[in-house]
Amino acid sequence: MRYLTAGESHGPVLTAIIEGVPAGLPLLDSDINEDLARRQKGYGRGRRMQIEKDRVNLLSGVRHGYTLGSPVTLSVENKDWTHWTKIMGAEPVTEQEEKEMKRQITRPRPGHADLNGAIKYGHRDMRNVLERSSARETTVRVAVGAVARKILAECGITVTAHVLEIGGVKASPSYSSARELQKLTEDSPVRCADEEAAVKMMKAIDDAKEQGDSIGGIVEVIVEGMPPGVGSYVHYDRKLDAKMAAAMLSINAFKGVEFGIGFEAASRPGSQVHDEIAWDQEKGYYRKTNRLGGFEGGMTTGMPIVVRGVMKPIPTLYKPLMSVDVETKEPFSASIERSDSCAVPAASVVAEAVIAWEAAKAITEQFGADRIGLIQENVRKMREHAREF
Ligand code: EPS
Repeated sequence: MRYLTAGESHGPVLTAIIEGVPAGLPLLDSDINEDLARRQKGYGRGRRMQIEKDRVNLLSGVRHGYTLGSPVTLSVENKDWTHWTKIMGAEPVTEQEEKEMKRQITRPRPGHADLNGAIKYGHRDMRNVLERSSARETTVRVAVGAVARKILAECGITVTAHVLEIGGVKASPSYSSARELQKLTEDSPVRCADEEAAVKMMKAIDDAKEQGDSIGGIVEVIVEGMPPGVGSYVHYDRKLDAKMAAAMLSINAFKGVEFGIGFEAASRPGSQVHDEIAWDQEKGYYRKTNRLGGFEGGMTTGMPIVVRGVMKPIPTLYKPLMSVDVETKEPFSASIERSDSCAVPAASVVAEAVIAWEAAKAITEQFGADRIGLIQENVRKMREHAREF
């Protein structure tokens, strides 16, 4: 499977085309809309989220509730577009009109794609950069992730994301199953399963907002039910953990990734890093601990995949940092655009989507890609083989 996305933040639509979705997968727009709505919630979002009510249009590849095996086109309208038709329209405008619109950006925001993107593509108006580099694009990646989750669900694999840290407030959630974690997360305005920490996180978001500042955090994604041996050690570009790490870093503002105990491994002896192997009749092979987060040798171990990503604070600040105006070369405060003071809760839903995509892609590559029934059967056989091995 592969996909492309297109669309600007204030353009008419966001679109994705997914090629290689197996045939026979039950798929309704409501499956996707649910995830789109989850991404839009979250304490700390700005005014844009009151304008947008993201809903998907399934434009191809699905008939009577099932995928056909042909490319699946997903499209989400930007409601805000009605306010931007002239500024973002495809038709040419006169110089006078351009001046009157006054949405030209010549003061790059530190930490954004603005300046590098403008130099790279030769844009004097940095709106041409920020419209596409905006995290608005993650809307349609969540829609793609919802399709991936359907494939995984058919194979008994679940993906759950939650927030572990915001603005230095750390959570210590306790839960006994992925289902319970899901429930606690859905009930939390910051998608954090530790209620006490969630209250402190909201306070941190309020404080940041009041100070015209922004805060980041850490999200964790857990994939349960992957059979062992997905991915491969035989070649660098077949290692599934590497693909998941890249997917995590592809989310806007994400700066680091770790699996299991992650960076903590640097300070522990090997005996407290690696997971002992055991076997019993019911489970087959398993690890007594899961410090490596579900991966050995670029392949799944059959234990839950545990991957975390760190999101930096959003760089659009109401209390802007110093920058340089590219027209005058004079020092100036960076442009102020409407923004969110914290998007970590929303980013956790995006993280869930991109990790689900990598998991589903690996499953379809390894277990036969044309029909969902065939994939299910092959995954079941792999689990059996692993248990009896
Ligand atoms: C974003 C800026 C804000 C966010 C946006 C990402 O949008 P606007 O400039 O229209 O106020 O709300 O996020 C979304 C629109 C979204 O759907 O998540 C940015 O500059 O990245």
